[in-house]
Formats: sequence, C-alpha cells, structure tokens
Amino acid sequence: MAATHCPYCSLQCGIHLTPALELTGREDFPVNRGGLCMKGVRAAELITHPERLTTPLARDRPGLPLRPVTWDDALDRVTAAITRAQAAHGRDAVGCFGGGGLTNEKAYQFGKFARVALRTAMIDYNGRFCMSSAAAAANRAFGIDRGLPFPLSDVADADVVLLVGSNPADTMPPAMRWFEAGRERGARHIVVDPRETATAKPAHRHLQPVPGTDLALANGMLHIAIRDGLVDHDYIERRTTGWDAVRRSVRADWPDRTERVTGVPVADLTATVHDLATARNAMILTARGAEQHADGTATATAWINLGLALGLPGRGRGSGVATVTGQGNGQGGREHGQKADQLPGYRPLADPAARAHVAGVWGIDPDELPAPGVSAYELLDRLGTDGGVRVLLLAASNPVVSAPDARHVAERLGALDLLVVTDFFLSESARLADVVLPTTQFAEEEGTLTNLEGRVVRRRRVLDPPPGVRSELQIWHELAARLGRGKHFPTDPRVVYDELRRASAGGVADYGGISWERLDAGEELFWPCPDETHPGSPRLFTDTFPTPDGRARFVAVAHRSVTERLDRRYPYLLTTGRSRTHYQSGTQTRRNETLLAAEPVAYAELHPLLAAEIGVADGDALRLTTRRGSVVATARLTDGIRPDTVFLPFHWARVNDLTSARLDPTSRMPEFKSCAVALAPVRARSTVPDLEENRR
Ligand SMILES: Nc1nc2c(c(=O)[nH]1)N[C@H]1C(S)=C(S)[C@@H](COP(=O)(O)OP(=O)(O)OC[C@H]3O[C@@H](n4cnc5c(=O)[nH]c(N)nc54)[C@H](O)[C@@H]3O)O[C@H]1N2
Ligand SMILES: Nc1nc2c(c(=O)[nH]1)N[C@H]1C(S)=C(S)[C@@H](COP(=O)(O)OP(=O)(O)OC[C@H]3O[C@@H](n4cnc5c(=O)[nH]c(N)nc54)[C@H](O)[C@@H]3O)O[C@H]1N2
Ligand code: SF4
Ligand SMILES: [Mo]
Repeated sequence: MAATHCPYCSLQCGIHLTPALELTGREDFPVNRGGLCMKGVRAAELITHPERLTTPLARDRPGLPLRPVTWDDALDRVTAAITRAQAAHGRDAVGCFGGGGLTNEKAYQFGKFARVALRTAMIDYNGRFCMSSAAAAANRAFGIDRGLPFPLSDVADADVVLLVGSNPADTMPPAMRWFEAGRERGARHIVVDPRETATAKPAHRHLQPVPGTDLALANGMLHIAIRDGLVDHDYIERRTTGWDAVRRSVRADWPDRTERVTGVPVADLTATVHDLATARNAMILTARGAEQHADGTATATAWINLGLALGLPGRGRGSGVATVTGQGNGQGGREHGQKADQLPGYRPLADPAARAHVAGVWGIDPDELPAPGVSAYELLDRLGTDGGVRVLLLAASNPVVSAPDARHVAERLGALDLLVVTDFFLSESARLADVVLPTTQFAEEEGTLTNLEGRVVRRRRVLDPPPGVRSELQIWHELAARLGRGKHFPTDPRVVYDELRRASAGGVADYGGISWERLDAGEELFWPCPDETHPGSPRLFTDTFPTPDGRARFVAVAHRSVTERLDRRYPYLLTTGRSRTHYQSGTQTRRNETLLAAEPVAYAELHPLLAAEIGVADGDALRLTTRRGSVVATARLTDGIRPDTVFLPFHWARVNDLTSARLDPTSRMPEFKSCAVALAPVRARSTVPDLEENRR
C-alpha cells in the first residue's frame, strides 16, 4: 500500500492505494484528512479501464483510420515530421502544448524538451486557460504567484471569507471542512456568484452579479471602504505603494452606479465591505468565475486592491487575498517552464541572468535558448498557417473540448502536418491525431506535484504500467535521442527532479531544499525552500513582499464593459464552469460508469422565468447558439440563477464551440465566463442525438 495522492484537482487529496487498486482517503494528510470527492474515490477504476490505450497508434494518411504501430515506428514518424518541418520552415514550426496535470518532473522536462531538443519558442499549456489572470495579477502586486500564500486550513481561522467566482463545494468538496469549521466558530461567509451554488447556499450572504462585472463590484466596494473610513492607512503606509492612484481611480465608483452595473444591491455591497473591514481576520478568495474574462487580470487586481486597502495580506492566520488553483499540478505546472515566457523556478525567459543560470544547469550555451513564444490560444489559432506551428506535440490536455471557440481550434489542429497526442485514452483531441502515444497513469509513476497551497507532494508508483505504455519521460528521451540530444533527457524522475531543484535554485519558485528524501520522511514542505536546512514557507507576506522594495503594489484598474455585445439575436448571457461530477474535458470521468450515469449529458441551468420566456420546461432539449457555434443541452430549471444568465458546464464535447476566444491583454486568458447567447427549444426529436454524441 502506498501513501499517494488523487490524480485530479489541485487539492491533491491524500489517498492510500494498494496494488489491487483499493483506494481510501488518508486521514494523516492535512489538506483532506481522509475526505474525498466522488471523482477521487473512483480514480483508480480508470487504471484498468478497457478503453485504456496500450499501444501507439498512427494514421498512414489523412482520412485513413488510426491503427496500432510499434513504438519505433511511431517515434520515427514523429522525428521525421519534426525534422522535415524545421528544415522547411524553421525551428518554430514545431510546437508543444502541455498541461497542469503533468507532474513537476514532466512539466520541467517538457519545457526543457522544447528549448533544448526542439529549440522552439512555441510552447505553452492549458494553465493559460486556468490560472493566468490570477498569476499575472499576483506577480504584479506581490512579486510572486503562489495560489494560496498560506495553508488551506487557515480558512478555518478567518472570521469573514469572501469567495468570488469560486464554487469549492462542487469543485473541491473536501476543502469544505475548513469552511465549515470556520462557520461553526461563528465566521461569516459571503459568496459572489451569478448562481446560488452549493457553496453559496450555506453562506451568510450571496451577491449575484451580472457575469463579467466583478471588477466594477470590487472597485465599488473599495469606494465604500474609503467613504466609510474603513481603509487601513497604517498598513498602506508601511507595506504598499501606489495607493494614491488607486484611491483616485475609484472616486466615481459610487454605490448606486455599482449597483446599476453589477446588479448587486447597495445594502449588500455596504454590509460586505463592513464585514470585511471590521473582522479580526478576513480572506478574499477568487477563482475562475472572476478570472476567466477578457479583463481577468484587471479583475483579480481589483480584488487585490481591496484586500490591500483593508490590510489583509500577511496580517495573520486567516487573513489574505488569494486565488484557488485548479488542476492537480496547476501550481507546479506553471513554475517550471511550460509557459511560453518562463524557465524553471518561475524565471523569466527574457532575462539574461535567468537564461545563463538555466543554460548552465542544462549544459548548453544560453544563446541556444529561444526567445519567449506565444500564449496557448494564440499558438492554437495559428496552427498550420504560414509562420505557425506545423507539427504539434500535445500532452495532458484536450483542447478540442476545453479551448475557447473549439470548432475553430479543431479546424486548426486538422491543418497541421502532424499532430502527436500523448494520453492514456483516445480523447477528442487524440482522435484527430496522426500519432497517438499511450502513457502511464498516476498509480504507475513516481513524481511530485505542487498543490494549491504551494505544498509539494509525492506521487508514488504502486503497480507496473501495462506493457506497451511508456511514461512521458521515456517518450521525450527517445525523441530527443533521435534528434541528437538524448543525453540531456534522463528518464528517472528522481534524477529529473534533482535537476529541477538546481534549475529552480535562486528563482522565485525555489525548490532547492525540497528533496524527495525530505518529502518521503514526511516533512511538510512549501516552496520557496532554498536549502535542505530550510523549513519551507507555508505562510508568505508576514513581514515583507518579494518585490524589489518589499512592498505590495496597488495597480489602478477601471471597469469597462468587455463582455460580448448582447443584441436581439443573442439576447442572453452565457457563462460556463463545472459540475461536481465531471472533471475538465471529461476524458477521464465520462469513462467512469458511475460518474457517467450520474451526469450523462450536457445540461444548461436557467431560471424558470427565462425558461418560460423561451418556452422550455425542465428536462427539455435546449439549443444554445452564439456567434460561433450551436449546442444542444438538457434544460435544468433553478431559481438560484440570475434570470438573464445561462450556466453550462464545459465537460462535454462541443460546449466550447460557443465560447469566445477574446483574450485578456495581459494574461491572454480567454473569456470563458461570459458571452452573448440565443436560446431556443428543440422541438424536433431528431436533433436530440446531438446530446447522445456527447456521451463519448
Ligand atoms: N468537479 C470538478 N472539480 C474541479 C474541476 C472540474 O472540472 N470538475 N476542475 C478543477 C480546475 S482545473 C479548476 S480551475 C477549478 C475551478 O474551480 P471553480 O473556479 O470553483 O469552478 P468554475 O465552475 O469554473 O467557476 C466557479 C463559479 O464561477 C461562477 N461564475 C461564472 N461567471 C462568473 C462571473 O462573471 N463572476 C463571478 N463572480 N462568478 C462567475 C460560476 O457560476 C461558478 O459557480 O476546479 C477544479 N476542480
Ligand atoms: N468553457 C470553459 N472552458 C474551459 C474552462 C471553463 O471554465 N469553461 N476551464 C478551463 C480550465 S480552468 C482548464 S484547467 C482547462 C482544462 O482542460 P484540458 O486541458 O482539456 O484538461 P483535461 O480535460 O484535464 O485534459 C487532460 C487530458 O490529458 C489526459 N491526461 C491527464 N493526465 C495526464 C498525464 O499525466 N499525461 C498525459 N499525457 N495525459 C494526461 C487526460 O486523459 C485528458 O485527455 O479547461 C479550460 N476550459
Ligand atoms: S477534491 Fe480534488 S484531489 Fe480531492 S478527491 Fe476530489 S478531485 Fe481528488
Ligand atoms: Mo483549471
């Protein structure tokens, strides 16, 4: 039996797993203390799933079906395509697209593979669709991007918690124990969400803004804090810069104006500000609802501004402004080099000193390192075009389902010379591939992941992978060897990790002192941890911020309406997100019988008033159409949602045909969480197969 972690979300719940694949929650792991969600308890069922990929597949020509091939054949095809594309179109004709589910070792190695074996600038990953707005805002304000700068259990110590666009009751159920512990102590919880979610129901107050207006909401609350003399001037003076500009910038954000823009009553705005400001300890937590907008960075910044004005970051246990990271290794995945502009340790790729350090560890000349490339959506958008990527290596993401304007993305993938997908199932994206490489699942590999708190956890191997399956570390070694750079790519994850420690040493995300030995001995280690005698950093910002002057930075941000225009043809607002049952693009959870039975088809939540207006009843098929695409989902009526808004979980193919790829100017985050939509009942039963097609 091994003490390891759930493969899914950023909570990284501790589990015990036996070679017979019996899975139970670990009481000794401080984040979940034995608790697991319905996805986590069933995670091991996928290891032996009959649809598991156990041999490489390839297509001999476009249009022909995928067929089993040998590893040598598959890897030779990939190498030949890489060599051909780079000879004809330059190094950047080959691209890499990674994922926040990859272990630290793999995320690090994938970034290195792009820069050292392929020498391409074109690498980015799905975290761009997840954490990029919060990361950009935190880097600017605090000089560091670590989702929670404190252990999750601090939530129980907060007297007031404001959750903005975050639904942990569905997305991280075991985390709720800490919220519940707080409420039992008398803490007040306030939720900002257009829907009355399972998180909002037990909260003390629920603010229901129009999707896409969170920035206006935060600025309006800051205006009230200033007007009512609730600002912590001593904190602002001692610990921050830039206050004056921010103070001036919210002068016109009067409460009635904020109510008009956001739909949140003035009384609720005022009460919330007073709750936050008068609490001994208060916490503001943002998540994707606030961040996945074309102004996501500015929105996250506005909430940070409010928190700084109230003196929350670093005030003490139970205080702060933070973001709730999403994917299993969303945190580590963005620290070690999958991002277009980053080297390991959160080092900027454009910084000569950073390049010199990492090139030294990698044993190459710094001049060999490419320049920063483009962001995830931009990379996908240009696939197969002149100057775009022509051979794409895709690992641990399923953009045909999860990228915005997904129909367009599928078309771009189809325009490639060669698409190579590494996965353990034939995902919707893998079905479009020319070469599919089967890889190991969590129970078959060693490694580390970094959870939402910046805590590094160990993933442990409990059984051998099926014959025919290889880990990504082996795959990238083999490819690098064929490209003449094999010696740079060890396959033992411990060796890779020790190199990652050296590469990250001295960087913002310093893992230098976090050894597998210390983790295996049961030490709880949070980065930064510069050396082996360092205890790690569970709580940041208590004395100083990692900015050049040690102060947090206010940044003035103004609300402008960025949401796609509503008109007579597209009169309603569509927002998207998650159901409790399924995970992400659904490759894994839609293959689990129990989970599929619990939530078999795409559904859309809407208010009974809206349903009556368009003439649908609960359970009817509903057609949703945007300026980009059209989808059928089952109507689910609830009076907990704003009557002008429809909510659609994105776990089923085609949902993202609807969403807009307009990007945040700073983070390049797409606006997954608001666009204009038309709704119509589906009368003809013949269109219902649309729903069935989504089963898998
Ligand atoms: N069951 C399940 N759990 C998961 C995942 C999963 O796919 N399924 N994925 C994991 C990952 S990668 C992530 S990133 C996290 C995400 O975790 P969350 O951020 O909690 O999840 P979402 O459902 O995307 O969005 C949260 C809420 O934002 C609300 N919202 C929509 N638009 C707006 C808006 O404009 N303003 C505000 N304030 N709220 C809005 C939605 O109604 C939704 O309830 O979950 C992780 N956990
Ligand atoms: N409309 C809308 N779209 C969204 C969002 C939203 O809220 N609304 N949320 C966005 C967010 S926050 C995220 S994080 C993305 C996630 O979207 P995706 O990037 O598509 O994430 P997953 O579905 O987790 O895809 C992971 C794929 O990799 C495979 N996989 C898992 N682990 C590994 C591994 O270790 N190695 C390899 N090779 N493969 C592996 C899985 O089987 C699956 O096919 O979706 C984004 N898309
Ligand atoms: S909350 Fe996240 S880590 Fe915990 S069991 Fe569920 S999916 Fe796994
Ligand atoms: Mo995410």
